[in-house]
Amino acid sequence: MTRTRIALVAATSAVLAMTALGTGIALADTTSPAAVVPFTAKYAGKATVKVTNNVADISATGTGTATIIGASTVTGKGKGDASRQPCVPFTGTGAMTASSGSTALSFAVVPGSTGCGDESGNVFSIIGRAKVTGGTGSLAKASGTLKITGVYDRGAGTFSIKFTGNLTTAGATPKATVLRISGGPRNKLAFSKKTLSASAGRVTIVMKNVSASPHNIAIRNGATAKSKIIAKGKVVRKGAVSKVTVTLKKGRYRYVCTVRGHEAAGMWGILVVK
Ligand SMILES: [Cu+2]
Repeated sequence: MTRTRIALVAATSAVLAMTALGTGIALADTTSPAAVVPFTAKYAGKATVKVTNNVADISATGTGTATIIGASTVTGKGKGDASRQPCVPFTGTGAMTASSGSTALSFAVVPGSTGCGDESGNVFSIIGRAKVTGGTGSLAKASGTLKITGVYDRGAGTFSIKFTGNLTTAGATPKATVLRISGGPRNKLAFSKKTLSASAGRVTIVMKNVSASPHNIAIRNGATAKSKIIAKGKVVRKGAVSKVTVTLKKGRYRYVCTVRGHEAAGMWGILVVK
């Protein structure tokens, strides 16, 4: 009976560990360039542990919140060795998934993780580590190992778990939308397109000068000629390219040539960011 209880605890721990890992991934998601971010995730839910021949099959599902991931669900499955007491070693895999579904983090419980029962074998303290094994969304390239701490109450069938540590978020940067236009077609003071559209985020406008006059590409922080210039490419001669990259929210932005008099003469357009 004691062994069974231990196995159950182990299973719960594994689930908890999985949850923690998921949280870590979420953190990575938020950050664009590779960065080390402190991560914390807390979940509580239901766990079941079935022991057969000293092998504890653990299954757990909980809800909570995690850094970067936000409101999320943790799920985990694992196995524990119920023959070991009072601390049952367990392993398993799990995932933290944002309620929105946009971000998920998967993890594997690192060997050495255990669930230790109290004297009555009803309440188990979970201590272990969870290694991040993958993710989606902004956490697609998250990595790291998180500390797992938690409690599994066998009688109630409930658990609470916490994942803490640092996650390395690597290159989950969304690609910039690249928009290509030409400047000065037929030697007019205009761009080849009067309007452009892009999704919110990083946007690059590449402008090839096809006229005899020098031109560049720049973006104003708004749709009017009075809006402030927020990015400006170099002024180039015929055949060369001028470009700007900016991160934009939804809205309307005016792209212009900043060579004196060109915008006023018609060398501008509107970039609609949705
Ligand atoms: Cu110009």
